[in-house]
Amino acid sequence: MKALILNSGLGSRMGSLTADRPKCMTELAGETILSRQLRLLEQAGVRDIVITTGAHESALTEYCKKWENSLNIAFVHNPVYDSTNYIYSIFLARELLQDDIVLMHGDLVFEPSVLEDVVSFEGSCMAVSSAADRSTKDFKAQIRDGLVEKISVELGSEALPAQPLYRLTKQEMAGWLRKIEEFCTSSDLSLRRRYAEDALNQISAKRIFALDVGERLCAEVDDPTDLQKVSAELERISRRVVYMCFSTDMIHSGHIKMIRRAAKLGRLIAGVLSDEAVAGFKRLPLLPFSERKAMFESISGVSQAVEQNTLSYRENLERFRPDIVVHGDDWREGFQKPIREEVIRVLEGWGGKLVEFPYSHDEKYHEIELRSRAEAAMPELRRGSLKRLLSMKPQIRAIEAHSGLTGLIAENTAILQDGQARQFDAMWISSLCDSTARGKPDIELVDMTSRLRTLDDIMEVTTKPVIFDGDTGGLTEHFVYNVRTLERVGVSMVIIEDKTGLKRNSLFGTQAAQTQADIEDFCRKIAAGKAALKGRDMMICARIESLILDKGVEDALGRSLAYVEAGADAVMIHSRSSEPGQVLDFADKFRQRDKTTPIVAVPTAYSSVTEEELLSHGINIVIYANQLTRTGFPAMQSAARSILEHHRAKECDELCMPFGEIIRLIPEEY
Ligand code: SPV
Ligand code: MG
Repeated sequence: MKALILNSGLGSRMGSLTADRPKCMTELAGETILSRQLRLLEQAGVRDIVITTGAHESALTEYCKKWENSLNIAFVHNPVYDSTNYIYSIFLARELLQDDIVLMHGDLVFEPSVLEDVVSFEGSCMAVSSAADRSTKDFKAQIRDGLVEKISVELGSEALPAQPLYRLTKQEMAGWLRKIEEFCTSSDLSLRRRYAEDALNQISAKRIFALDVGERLCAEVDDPTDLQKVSAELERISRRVVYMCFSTDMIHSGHIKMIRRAAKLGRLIAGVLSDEAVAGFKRLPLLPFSERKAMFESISGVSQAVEQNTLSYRENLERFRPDIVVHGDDWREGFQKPIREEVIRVLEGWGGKLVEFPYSHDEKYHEIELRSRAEAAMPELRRGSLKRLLSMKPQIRAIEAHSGLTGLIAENTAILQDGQARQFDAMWISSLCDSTARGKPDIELVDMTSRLRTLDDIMEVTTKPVIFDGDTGGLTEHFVYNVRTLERVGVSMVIIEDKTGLKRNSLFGTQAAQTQADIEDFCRKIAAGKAALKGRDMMICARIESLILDKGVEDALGRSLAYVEAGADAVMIHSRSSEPGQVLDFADKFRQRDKTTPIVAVPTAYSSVTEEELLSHGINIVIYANQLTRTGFPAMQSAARSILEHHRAKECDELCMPFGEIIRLIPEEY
């Protein structure tokens, strides 16, 4: 691609400013118009330049020597510049224009993003502005179906103000040159004084798209008033702040392209989502915030990287008051739609604008995302992910899964609330739900091999950390083997309860005979389990059954401290009371003695307690232990009853998820 810059004009309206030099050498905002054009062309990758000259030819060619090493500049002199228009200069340069051409007048000033859009346009285009004053005496373009039909200074206000900035394909340029040649070789010499656009208008089969630059700067400098106006505009642009937010931990060429374009709009601030926000939004980031921030800081075009703590942009927008927020247009629908709407509303507060670049789905990037998901699911990464989450988030929310499909529901269910994405952070592989799904009682009857089968089904299709319900842990001699198996497959935490003998589900409480383990014995089991672990990532959590067995908070506290002493990485306090009082009391007392060991709670019986209340007492893992099972199976019972009652399935239909939706629950990975 070549650029053609038309500089043969007299520039007489500039007064003394053009007494000894062409207009393009006029300075504004610390740079001449020409040097600005050449700098931006070079940045846009255009290095072959054709400049037509007229008055002050030698001043101009001399001035251009400083680009000798960086650009390829060819000059074409129009000796009759004072009696012809630029149509004749183009005619004289025609041999050098057998290429894709970016054509501009020498007095045109535009901002970087405008040239970028013109240069990268696929096909031919002309810059127009839907935001500019339509009463202008300059060029206007008559547009139909996005194509420029006619360009003239005489069009009415239905036409859009247009600027002499074109990108023309080789074929389009050749067509225009043929017409220009007709005009300039005619015996009617007055045709050489016409606008080159008059020749262009005569081509009916042209395909030149109108490229709307909107409010961005793209203006000619005709006189000192223009000069003042455009200088002030450049000054304003140099102070313009652009904001973009990133959640990615892998930068690919798509991001770089977006950043380059955004940086052309002003000083770019890159918001980097905090680890907690990324984890709540998609998955645990592969790189921690500090590394992701450093990565963005080192990208050219990014002037500053800052933390964004929530999916909502509000806080950072109010802090930096950007003139422009840039985003791909993919967020107009779906999960992020309310975030986008909030951005527009907040920006309106100071007249800021949202600029959306077309989102291009690229198979390559999709693959990268799939690969990083797959990597996150590998045991080495997954095992430590609960510990990493605990270091990032004040509280972890886990939900029960007992099959591949319930695992996918736990993995993928997400809502947006108050500008925050809410998802489950982890999965609980419940002995109760695993047993129930198999039609068996929760008495350690489903053996470890079967439990591992369920675990594998879930882990195969998900990536989030897994907390495994280890029941009593069995015999210490068996526990040490099982712990290693769980560690090897990538489980993040196993919870064992301090019971012995035939275990019954805790929610039976004292209705069923249950024996709490001897403290020393249980401590030995914990210590043996810890010693059996190969690495430091998997956690062993001690579950205290004192409240279940009506032994009180003090008993629970004494046991929990002993278990931590024996090596437990976390403690779980269980209760079957419908009130959270005892659990909170335990947590308060435990936190007085131990500030850091995670406390797990399972608010099944005391379900009215909120996560916030639990957190305020230092409980940092909340497990919703059986809700998918307890909601799923009644629905199945109703469906079965309905079919029996009605002798057909129709009445059952409204209870059913449409088949299309059920398929959508299962992501296509390959
Ligand atoms: C489970 O989900 O299997 C549990 C929690 O152990 S509870 O059923 O409440 O005992
Ligand atoms: Mg259990």
